[in-house]
Parts: sequence; C-alpha cells; structure tokens
Amino acid sequence: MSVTEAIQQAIQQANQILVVTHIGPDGDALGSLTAMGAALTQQGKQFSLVCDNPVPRRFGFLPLVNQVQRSPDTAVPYDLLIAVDCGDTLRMGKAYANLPEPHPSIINIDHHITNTQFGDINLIDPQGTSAAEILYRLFHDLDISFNADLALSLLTGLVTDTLGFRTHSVNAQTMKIAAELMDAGGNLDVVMSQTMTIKPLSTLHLWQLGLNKMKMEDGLIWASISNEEREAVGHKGSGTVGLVNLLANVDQAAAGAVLLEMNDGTIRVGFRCRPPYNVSEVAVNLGGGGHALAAGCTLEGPLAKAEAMVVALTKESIQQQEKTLKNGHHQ
Ligand SMILES: [Mn+2]
Repeated sequence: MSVTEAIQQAIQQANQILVVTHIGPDGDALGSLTAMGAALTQQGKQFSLVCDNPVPRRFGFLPLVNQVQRSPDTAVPYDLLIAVDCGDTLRMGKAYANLPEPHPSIINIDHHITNTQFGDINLIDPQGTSAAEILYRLFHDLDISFNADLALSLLTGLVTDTLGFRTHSVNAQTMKIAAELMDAGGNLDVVMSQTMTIKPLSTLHLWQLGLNKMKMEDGLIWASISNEEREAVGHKGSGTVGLVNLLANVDQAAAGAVLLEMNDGTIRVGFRCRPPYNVSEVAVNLGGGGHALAAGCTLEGPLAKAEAMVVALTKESIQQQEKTLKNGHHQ
C-alpha cells in the first residue's frame, strides 16, 4: 500500500480526528491546519483543529480559523491524530504532551529535514517548500476538490514558507501549484498583504531593537533580545517576525541568528542562512531542528550564557563549512 493509500484508509476508518500544528504557529502551520480542516469537512469527517498557542491576528482571514482551539476536547475519544508541519512531537506542545493514553495512531505530514518520523504513517518531503505543498499533492492524489477555502489555506502556507516565493526551495512546480490555487479561488493579494506586507508597529519596534543590538563577527550576524526589551516593544508570540531574515540577508554574513528571551526564562533561537551554508546542523546540536536554510531551537537561560553558546557553536559551524567548501573538489 502506498503512503497515500494508507492515509486515505486511516482517514476513512477514523471517527474522531485530531489535527495539530506546531506551537508558535506561522502561515504554513495555520494554512496547513485549516486546509486539512477544509478537506476533512468535504469528506464529512468529525475533527478538531488544535494549536497550543493563540492564532496571531494577521491570520484571521484564514477559512476555519475560528474553529482552531488551544487544546483537544477532553471528552472526545480521538482515534486518529494528523500532525501538520511538525518536525517532532515536542513541536505540538501540550496538544500532544497532555493527550491521554492510549494515544491515537498518528499521520505525520511535514517538510522539515529534521523530522523524526514519529508517525505511524509518515508523509515527509524535505524538498517541499511547505507542508501546504505536500498537502496539495496529497489532496490532488486523493481527488479532493480545491474549493476556495482549501485553495486560500494552501496558498497561505505556500506564500509564507517561501517568504513570497523568494526562497531557494521555490521552483517552477511551486509556481504552477500557486497558479492552480489562484484559479481555484485563492486570493494571492489577500495572502500577500495580510502575511507579508502589512506589519504591526511592534514588529518594527522589534526590528529597531534588533538592528540597534546586532553584532557581526566571523561571518555570523546576530542579535540577542532580553525579555524586558521584548515586552517593552509589545512583542508577542515566540517568532522573530522576520528580524532573523533581515539580519541573515546581509551580504557579508554567512549566517544570522536571533535570540529572544521569553517570559518563562527560556531562549528561542532562530537561525537563517543562504546556500551553500547550512544552519540545521547547529540547531540540531542545540536540541532543535528545521531546514538547511532556516532552523531554530529553544535553550535554557540565562540569556548571556545561551548567547555565548550559540555564537561559539555557530561560528565554529561556519568555519567548518567553509573548510569543507574550500576542499569540496577533493571529496
Ligand atoms: Mn512549514
């Protein structure tokens, strides 16, 4: 049985489906979550859509977003869990950690290269630009019709994880999928303006802070922001809202990092780089994960200690990679 057939059978046989996306949700997380909701609605299935963090306001335009709940229903005996855009079970937060035993069987749909294959069925494609792109292919194979709701959700995942079709992973196929989703009623202008262009003032204040604090040494550009500073500018959530991209796109930098101290004292670290560099290894070494060009991890405080560790390990990783690149023709 192919993975697609196995997924089809598991969904057909399930009565109560729990769909979960990752904490600190981005456009791909919420687009994939609501797309799965739209597809399950078409199939007449009972489901809950769960994200163990509030939905950021800018994603309010997504279909079914009002159905997204913070935790699974305790009274519902879920017999299938579908995880979307989650590299490991920790990324589901309490939505998974607090699930009563026996756990339902798991379908794991993702595009992170560091995915731990935690599902009973795993549909993982690290080449995929987004979890939404993998869902697009799955729904295509399952003959699910791309109505406007489904198209808008998938287009949101595609647009946001590619930073508006600008990442290295974008190819002609990505654009064909986007075109098809637009034909099906997905409004690109809405997605672009809501997720890429319009920003809350707090985002620019965080950038202002980050640009004031940025340092660059040995190919690494980084900024480290304390909880006090973060709260003073009204930053909510755990993402760097583009600051890490802004830094890492500096021509002279091999890699960029942003450290954000959260109010529980943990440090959220985002890494970015451009080819031929890779930041997923350093993120994995620090207990996190992600993609070659975009990765992250969570560290224990204090901030200065986390910063020293991140800076030392990332510089070392850059140096190693430069050595390997220089000797590339010998391998
Ligand atoms: Mn994603």
